Amino acid sequence: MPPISLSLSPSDVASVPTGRTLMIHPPYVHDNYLAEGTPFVTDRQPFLPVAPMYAAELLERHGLAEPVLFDCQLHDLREAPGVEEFDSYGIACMGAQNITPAVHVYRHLAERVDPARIHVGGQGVERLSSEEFQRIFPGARKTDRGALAQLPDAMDAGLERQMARLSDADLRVYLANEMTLPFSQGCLFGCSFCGAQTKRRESFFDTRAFLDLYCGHAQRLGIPSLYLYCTSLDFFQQALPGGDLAQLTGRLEAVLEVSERHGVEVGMHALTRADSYNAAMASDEIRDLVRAAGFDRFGFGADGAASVAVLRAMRKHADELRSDLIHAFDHAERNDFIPEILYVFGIPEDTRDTLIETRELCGLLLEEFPNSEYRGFPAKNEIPGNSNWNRSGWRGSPAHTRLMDEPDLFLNLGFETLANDISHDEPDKRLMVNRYAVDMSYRAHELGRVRSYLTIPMADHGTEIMDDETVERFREIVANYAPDLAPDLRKENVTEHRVALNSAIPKDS
Ligand code: B12
Ligand code: SF4
Repeated sequence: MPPISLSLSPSDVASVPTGRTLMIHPPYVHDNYLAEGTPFVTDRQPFLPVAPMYAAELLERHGLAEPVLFDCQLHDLREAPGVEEFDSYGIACMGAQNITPAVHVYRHLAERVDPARIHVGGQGVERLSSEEFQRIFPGARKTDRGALAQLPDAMDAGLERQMARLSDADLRVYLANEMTLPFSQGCLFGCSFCGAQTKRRESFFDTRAFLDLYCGHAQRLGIPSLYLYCTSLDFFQQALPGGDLAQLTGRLEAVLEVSERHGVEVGMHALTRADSYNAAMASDEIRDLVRAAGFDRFGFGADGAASVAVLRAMRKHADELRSDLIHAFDHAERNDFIPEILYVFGIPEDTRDTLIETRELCGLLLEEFPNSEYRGFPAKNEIPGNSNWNRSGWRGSPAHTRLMDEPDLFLNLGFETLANDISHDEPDKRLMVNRYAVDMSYRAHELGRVRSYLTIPMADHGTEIMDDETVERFREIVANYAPDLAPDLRKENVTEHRVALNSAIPKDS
């Protein structure tokens, strides 16, 4: 190992896994074999766990850890030999819903080793308070992003060494599925529901090196094409006033050069705000470069676009969003990019009227733009990492207390999960949000243009999440992917079918 890093303080070193480290990527929340005690089956859409591998590489470079990856998507943790023999354990947790399977991995380990050797990291847990973290993962340690982010090469690490340790069998699976392309991190804006790295300037990864690595492995294994998801939160943010577009164009040129050199066909997609997309696409050269680099779709944040009051409550800083969106969708359609409608709805400020307006706007976008696809998310107002999580009155509220006491309920905070008693404690509001969620989804299903499927939350017996009319529509949606289950669904039993229904849909991505 290289000499121990001098870049971290002793307390930062204590917060990261050190020595021989097993870095574990937990199972998908809706195929959680550790919770269900079910036989292991390979995940339906496994992805290369870039975040824990990147953290592992930073730790290894600085002489802190000798990491070994264990991916529960492809292997059964219960059968892993010698698990007790590591010095420390890292558990990766991408978002709020991933806390649930992370807790099951933690419990599996804590029965075998001292919990003080277990570290949990990732965006899903980073901003939990120490007290919250200890209630969820007693005795374990939280890896703060700050500890890794302050390393001098925090944005310059690569994955050569970590990927070289994967078996070709596993690599083939990852390369055949969608891969994450580290492109950039950070967004200037600070929408209240967003749990990403907000209110900071965009910083960039060495994208050329990542793509070179992926293409090199693909070429070696005879895989002709790759499909990549860029990590950027707002892909065209550099096109906004004060930005440096060369940062973006330089990377796009690199993508083009690397894919051509390896003879690997590259397809890509990314998220963007409508205003920055429009600013960038004002240049036909940028459009051509984007297309040549392999882009075929963009996800547009449409949240709140139907109502300026809701937009302001979300702190989106985009009063013109509705017209910006229509302009962007029009451009995307004309240029053969698929525009995705990403819509978070059902925040406390939403009313029946704003939900009706939301349904109308989503319907209009779907009808006017026949390429467009729908991804609607019933709002989760408080998630660890967003600004609402710190609002006064949330900590100690009944929903927060339940999450701390029963961390399995973090499953209810998934983006695509139907409104539930954790996210919406008021029953009428919960039923209303789900009525519109199912209705919009139904419409998109009819058109064959759904990109994210609604999932079923956990609920106590007797807690309803849908009314009769909604469940009837929902049954018709379910008939598309679980025809055997659909006929029996009633408002009284829909949550009892949670596990089977959730594992029948395409995984959220
Ligand atoms: C790529 C991505 C995905 C891909 C993941 C594919 C992959 N190969 O990893 C897909 C599409 C599958 C995905 C899904 C989801 N995602 Co996602 N995703 C991202 C995205 C765009 C990039 C993540 C990334 O790899 N970044 C690069 C790595 C290097 O950085 P990092 O994650 O910040 O990791 C650093 C630290 O956190 C730390 N670290 C991370 N993991 C670990 C683990 C250990 C042990 C340690 C010690 C340290 C550590 O080290 C890293 C280096 O400093 C981010 C947005 C963003 N730009 O960050 C959202 C993001 C992380 N996703 C998010 C969410 C919520 C999800 C979902 C849970 C959505 C849902 N359904 O609810 C799902 C989970 C589905 C699942 N299957 O489990 C949220 C998390 C917000 C929150 N606070 O909860 C984000 C921030 C998006 C957002 N705008 O809200 N996602
Ligand atoms: S929702 Fe999008 S624009 Fe808003 S803070 Fe998050 S990444 Fe930035």
